[in-house]
Amino acid sequence: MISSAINNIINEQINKEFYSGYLYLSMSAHLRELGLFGFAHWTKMQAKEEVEHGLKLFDYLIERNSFVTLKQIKTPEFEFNGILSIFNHIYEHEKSITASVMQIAKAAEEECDRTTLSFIDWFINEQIEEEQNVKDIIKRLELFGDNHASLFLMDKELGERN
Ligand code: OFO
Repeated sequence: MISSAINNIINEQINKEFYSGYLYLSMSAHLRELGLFGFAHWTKMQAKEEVEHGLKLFDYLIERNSFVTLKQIKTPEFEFNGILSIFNHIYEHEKSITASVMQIAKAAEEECDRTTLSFIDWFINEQIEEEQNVKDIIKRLELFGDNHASLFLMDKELGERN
């Protein structure tokens, strides 16, 4: 069994992962309304991944005979000022999730909880990958600006994510 401090922080993380899923899903609905079907698909796939992350943490608590406390998921909020603003918001959000995962690692380190430390490693690597993927999209969106042809091609490419 893990300590109650680690138990609590992981319960918080479950909520953050499901919130992330909500956030991506609401963005997906919005992007679909705008006709950006590929971007809508990409964010919907990301929402599914976030739910998987939440479940991974959920399963970890169960395996460690610890307590799962599901908290209320807040309403996702983001402002739409063009596609670039959405991805900037995603980038900031993912950075906050990375910081939160690092906090779990720090707490586990302080308690010499080696099992949680090795479990949370997967999330750290996942966050590095997610931040990089989003940054790459931002770079290209900044480069393309208002060029609709480039945006169309990018939309098509992101629609192929599986
Ligand atoms: Fe769960 O990786 Fe993003 O938030």
